[in-house]
Amino acid sequence: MSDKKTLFSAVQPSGIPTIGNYVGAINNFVKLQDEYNCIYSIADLHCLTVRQDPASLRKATQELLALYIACGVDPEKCIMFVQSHVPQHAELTWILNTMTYPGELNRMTQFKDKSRSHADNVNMGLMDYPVLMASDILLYNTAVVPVGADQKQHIELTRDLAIRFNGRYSDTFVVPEPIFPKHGAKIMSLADPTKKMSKSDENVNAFVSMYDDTDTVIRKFKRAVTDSDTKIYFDPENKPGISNLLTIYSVFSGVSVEDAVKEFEGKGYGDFKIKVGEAVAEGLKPISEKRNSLLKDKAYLDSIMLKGAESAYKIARKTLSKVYRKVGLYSPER
Ligand code: AQP
Repeated sequence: MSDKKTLFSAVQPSGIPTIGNYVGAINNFVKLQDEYNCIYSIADLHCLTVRQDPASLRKATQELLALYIACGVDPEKCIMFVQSHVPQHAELTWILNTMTYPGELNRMTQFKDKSRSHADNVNMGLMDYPVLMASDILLYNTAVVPVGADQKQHIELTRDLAIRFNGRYSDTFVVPEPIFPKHGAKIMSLADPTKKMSKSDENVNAFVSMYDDTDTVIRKFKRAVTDSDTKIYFDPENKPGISNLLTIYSVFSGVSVEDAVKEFEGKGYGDFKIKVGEAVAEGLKPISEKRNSLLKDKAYLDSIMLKGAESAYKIARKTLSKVYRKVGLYSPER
């Protein structure tokens, strides 16, 4: 690894990623890969905090790796690995659990939201999700973490835990900073623009998945909930639906939100929604084609995963040994 700072981020293979995951995270993974030593994980252990179909989880794990590469993450420049392939993530979680207080976890917005949407399965893992995430980040001496705005609270806890550990046992962890995308840090649901777009939303019209075909994408945008006004301008508070569509259009077409507002001045909502759908469909098409071709070469994907796990393991093992030594766990001489 070079002298560049380390960047770490992850996405859960908890379903088909949405354009929210793309705009909030994966698109930034690609943009930042030359500036940092990048480590991108597929957070399969995190997925288990809600019930998963085992076969679908295995499939989604492979597909997510193919998607990272199809979006432009370069396996020659970045480490890409599956979280469960590096045991130190779970091990560091245990240590950090012993210095995390229940009050810090049960006030987390994501825990409260997911406890409501998965009321029949509010398990310890769901509550402990942020500590596993802190371990993911802290194992790699991570300086920066590109994430969507929904992860802000979790990064704050990560920083608190790093500072707490360093204070108690001397400097060990780098205290990481989040990086949020300039636009689209929180892409909203197409069915309810006051809610975050999520891949596990029960309403399939609420999200656009990265694998949706052109017709589906355009149909979903045509149905997007907006407001009863007729003017197109950016005002997330009073016009969340239209502002969300402007943000999405800006990211996929490459024009600024201001220019997009000018472009659609005097146009009706109907035309605008179709144009947004077309821009997104056009952006997704080459990604889909690349992903489909990568998925035909399982041996190649497995080789990237194995190589990534080996590289990640080397760094994680070093950090964990340091942590074990600092907290007083005895290690016999060989
Ligand atoms: N709507 C969004 N807008 C911007 N960024 C988003 N992210 C997620 N949704 C949006 C960012 O994507 C990264 C990976 O997220 P994740 O899959 O690890 O978990 P999540 O945040 O819980 O995403 P979902 O889609 O809502 O998944 P489910 O439905 O499984 O819980 C993160 O950086 C996140 O900020």
